Amino acid sequence: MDWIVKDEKFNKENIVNNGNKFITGNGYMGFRGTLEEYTKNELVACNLAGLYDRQGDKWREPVNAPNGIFTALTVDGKELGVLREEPLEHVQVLDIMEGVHRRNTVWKTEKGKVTIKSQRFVSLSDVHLICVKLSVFTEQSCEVVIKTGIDGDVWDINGPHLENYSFEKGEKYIKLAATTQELKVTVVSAEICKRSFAAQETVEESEKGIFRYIRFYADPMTEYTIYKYVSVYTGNDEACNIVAECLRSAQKAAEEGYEKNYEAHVAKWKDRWDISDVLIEGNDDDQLALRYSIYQLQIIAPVHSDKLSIPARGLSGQTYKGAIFWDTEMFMLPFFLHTAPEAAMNLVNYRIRTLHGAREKAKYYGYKGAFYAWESQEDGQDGCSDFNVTDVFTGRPVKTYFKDKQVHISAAVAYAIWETYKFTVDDRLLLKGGAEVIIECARFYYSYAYFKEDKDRYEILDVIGPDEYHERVNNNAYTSKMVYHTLEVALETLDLLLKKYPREYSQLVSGLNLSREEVLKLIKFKSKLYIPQPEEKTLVIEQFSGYNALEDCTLKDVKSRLQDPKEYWGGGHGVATTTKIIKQADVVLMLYLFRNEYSDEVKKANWQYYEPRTEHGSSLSPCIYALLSCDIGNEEWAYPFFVKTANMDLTGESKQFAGSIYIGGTHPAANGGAWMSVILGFAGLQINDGEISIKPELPEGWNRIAFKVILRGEKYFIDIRKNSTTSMTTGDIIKIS
Ligand code: IFM
Repeated sequence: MDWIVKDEKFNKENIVNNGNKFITGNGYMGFRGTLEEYTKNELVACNLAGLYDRQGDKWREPVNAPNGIFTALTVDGKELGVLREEPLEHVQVLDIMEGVHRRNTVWKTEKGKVTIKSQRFVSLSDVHLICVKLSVFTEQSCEVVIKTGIDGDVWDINGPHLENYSFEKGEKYIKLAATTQELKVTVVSAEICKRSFAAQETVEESEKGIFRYIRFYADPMTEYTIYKYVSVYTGNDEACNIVAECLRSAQKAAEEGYEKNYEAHVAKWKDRWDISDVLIEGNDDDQLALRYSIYQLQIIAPVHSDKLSIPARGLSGQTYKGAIFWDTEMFMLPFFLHTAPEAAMNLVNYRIRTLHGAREKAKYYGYKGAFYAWESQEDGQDGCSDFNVTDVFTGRPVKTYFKDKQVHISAAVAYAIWETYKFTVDDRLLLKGGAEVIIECARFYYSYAYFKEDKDRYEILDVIGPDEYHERVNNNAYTSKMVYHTLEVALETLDLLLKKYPREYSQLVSGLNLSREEVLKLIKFKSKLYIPQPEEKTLVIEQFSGYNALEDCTLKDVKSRLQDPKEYWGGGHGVATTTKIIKQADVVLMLYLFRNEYSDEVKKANWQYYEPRTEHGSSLSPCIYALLSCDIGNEEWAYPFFVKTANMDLTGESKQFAGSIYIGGTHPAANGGAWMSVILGFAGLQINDGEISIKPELPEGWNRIAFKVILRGEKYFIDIRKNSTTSMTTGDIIKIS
């Protein structure tokens, strides 16, 4: 049962959340956990990675492919679907070990029970492929019509994105092609449907869909099964003839049959789990929640492409514009670095590839270097709108400064490249663009900073830190510290290249027009950069200049001031803006990232000060509180935050609205945070200069954690056990290849 997510009753209220919870995917596409008879009204989406479209002046968002698994059932002239007819029994299952979605629904009709049973998977062995096996079973003989095909009338938030629909009916296949509005990219889906029973079949087109009608008389107590092989390609794919490739993929799958495709898919999952599974003994709920978090990361990993990264809502839909945030670098990358280094490289390569967009953004604002997009889309352009929130009272867009002032994004990119470099010691990363990105980020900060003559120091002013409720603040400790780190690694990178690769060093500095004077300026900037320090008596670090003067009320007070549950808490008029209540880990995140530079007393004082003042309104927050607690040896504090982060997509307990804008979906940063909480937190895994060490402290009730990591081409098995009589925790690190 530790691999099964199950819902045993149909509840209309859960349709949207189940779409997230039961999602399947393979990094190329994510298919929401919706039922076969659902349409765009139930938020069906086959969300495509890296294909974006803009409709009019609305914001750009990713494109959802036509729904090739659509299937609706009519029995004796009556349409049976969970939305039409309350089912007698209904089970929806996600098997996370095999990446398979299943459903079993029974209706009671005048003639007895009718059952529909299906299973589907988004293939890991052919990323363009979705396979469906669907059976109908009736107690009495009935007239059955299965309508199945490709529904191109897809769910969009700011669409429609597809136009110029065209259809084709081949001897065996049906095909739908359309183009995106903005960039005229073709999206094509082909479907082949196989069955082994006699039926009359016709194909009909609608305005945006092409469907088969399979009509037959069902004998009682007999199972009638169809197999669907659906392939999706887009003009973004490297294939020279995407239509031909799309048909080929569906045809090949159909020829091989469902079972063979299933086996190939499961074999790939087995490989993925072999390296990424984490065994927790002693608490089955925690075991499932952690595995589920890992599953979520696996289904969005861009293993097949070095052009993609991971959006903040994974591939669960169009929320947050399908954009890549700092979530990837700071919250997801560690999982991939430790378990799938190639995928980690793809993630950082995305930032290297999109340097141009970051340079353009810096230029636009009058700065130098690279100012990465807050919400980065395919070429690094910023998808973030000026008005990211809608006021719930007036319906008016609210100006937010996320894209203009969350400058910490560039530091996150530099941090990620440096972490990846330290982890892999692969010089090619620096030589093939990584060094350039880091230096351009440092340059950006130099041009952004202010030199305060009276204080003889540089300050980073007018920013938004991780806590987005307080906009345009000065000296945000997290941001300033991250800027400092960027400068440190930029200077270290230059040093390293100069010593090891003098020719490449010369090419780089001349290509960047980086003079000795400019380097000296960076050195001075670093030595005179102001970073808020712990207050002498309390040891608390002020989150930003002026934070201490804000109203010190409780979270409960702030909540009680809300006039509408969907109200946005930050910005100009938010209930949190004038108070010390913060959205998410900010100073605490800084202390965790730079944990070797601060004493346990400082960490503890800040944890205790900021936690009661943190709403955890962002899915990025709880895991950081868990990690810092583990770092100071307090796994008791950490545990509830682990539970919160690991269960976020299972319970659906997260913010669904920012003002009246829907922000639901899956939460890969929390999924990555769950993994970090266990591996870097409870197990205390550390890798320093290629040396692995652990400092384990297991939560109450856990007897064992066992997992593998890959480090510089070698695999290690780490086995940590708590002795139930002595309560002593010990661990082994075993090199296995
Ligand atoms: O990146 C986060 C941000 O820190 C808080 N709001 C949501 C974003 C996407 O997850």
